[in-house]
Amino acid sequence: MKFLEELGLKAVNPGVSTGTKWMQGNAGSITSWSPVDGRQIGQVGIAGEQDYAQVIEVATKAFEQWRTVPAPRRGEIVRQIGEALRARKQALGSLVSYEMGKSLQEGLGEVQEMIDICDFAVGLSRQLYGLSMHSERPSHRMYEQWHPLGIVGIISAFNFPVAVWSWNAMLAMVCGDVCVWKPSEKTPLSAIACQHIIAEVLERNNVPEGVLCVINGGRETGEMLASDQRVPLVSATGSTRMGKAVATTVAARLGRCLLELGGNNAIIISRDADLDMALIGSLFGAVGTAGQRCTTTRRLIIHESVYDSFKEKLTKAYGQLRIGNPLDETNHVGPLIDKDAVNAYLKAIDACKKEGGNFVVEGGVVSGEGFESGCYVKPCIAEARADFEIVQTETFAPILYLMKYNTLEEAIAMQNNVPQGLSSAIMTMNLREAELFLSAAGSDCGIANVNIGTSGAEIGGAFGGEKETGGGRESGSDAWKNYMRRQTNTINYGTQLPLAQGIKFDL
Ligand code: UN1
Repeated sequence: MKFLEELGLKAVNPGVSTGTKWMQGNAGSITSWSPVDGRQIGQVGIAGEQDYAQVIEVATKAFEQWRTVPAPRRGEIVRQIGEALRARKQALGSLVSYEMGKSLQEGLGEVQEMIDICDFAVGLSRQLYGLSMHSERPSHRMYEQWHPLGIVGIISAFNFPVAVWSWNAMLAMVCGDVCVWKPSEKTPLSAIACQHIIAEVLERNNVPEGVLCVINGGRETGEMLASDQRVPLVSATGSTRMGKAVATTVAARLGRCLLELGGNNAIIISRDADLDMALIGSLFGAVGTAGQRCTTTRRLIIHESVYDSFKEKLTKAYGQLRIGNPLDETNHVGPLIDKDAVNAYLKAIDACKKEGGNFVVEGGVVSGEGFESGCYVKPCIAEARADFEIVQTETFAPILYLMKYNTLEEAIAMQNNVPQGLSSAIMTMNLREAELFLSAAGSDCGIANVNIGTSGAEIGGAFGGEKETGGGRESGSDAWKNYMRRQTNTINYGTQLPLAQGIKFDL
């Protein structure tokens, strides 16, 4: 495969890097299998304790230098990273698609998100604004500034193997931080490929070794970051179970966490919806990335008056979906990431049936020629009830639950009544409904959309959600503040030292 070579990947790859320098990793290796065809793509070394110690040492030194580089100069490096990604978009997008299993369009779209966040971060590098306040004392000035934090640990998930890293790393970089990235053990090669791409830029610009590091490995590697006092911020994307473990460890040392965990996203389809639009939004949201986005549409809450007609439209559309090799652009649905994910999908279908779910589009594993990896499954639809345990659970697979509602208040309560709080949407042409959904009495999610599905957020907004989604906000808006420490400064330029609150302290 041409793109592997173009991205500098070999059969056996070092798994640890401090920027331009590589170490093999002395704790064994990970084998990356493609869910597309079940073939081994390559191996990546795992960082051991010694490797980790060395990376942190180099990163600590790099921070001392990097934090003093003017932010717009740091932005210039990020600009060049964006350019390098543009040049490699096709190759990196193809690798993401092959290693993770998402469609080529989505693989390319993921690289586009990286390019977009680079552009955003470049602009931001001149806009790390603090406020200035009026002091209550004469001849005093008061303001705040934002300083770099230090080492940012980034733990990323397999479903967006490169974009979510870039949301964190590109912002952290303009903020003056240095990053240590622990990619998903299911997609290590995508991370290595990224590191190769950025290494050229780092080298050309003499960026200190240690500004952008990568350490491959499994849970233990993530734990090293979470428990390390020298890592002031750990940004973690993945399951709620993983997030709770990371958050507990980081909290025990009073470090900071930025969590982006599970979603259980619903679209409310009103009787006043444009049903054609609702169909596209629901379809892409439910089966895009084979249901493996944290923003995937998992529930449709449909008004009873349009329930039957919408169900019919949807089942018809599901009948036209083409499942197959995601690198073939004519296919809509690629494989799940691995056999464990297939088992979780099958278990969820069983659980739904046991609770009384009625499958209007049946699921199942696809077999035969072209499906040898055993990871291809049929997107399916079940009529379910909001209180089913399985409906309360995020299953990372293309299973869509349909529910009926009568009043909008009831629909909003159903949409909110799950442990997760990432993304939500309403399809309606009715202004009153839309505004109620967006109001304080509406959706409780971090993302709430009108006449757009739940997935496919732009990088310019803050991305993340409430409750078991973890509360973090990444990417756009003022998410950069996560990566900096705020300092309040008061300066007395007068000849007296008046005390605040009018206190007198005369001798
Ligand atoms: C994720 O699934 O972790 O909004 C990120 C979306 C994408 C990002 C998803 N822009 O669906």
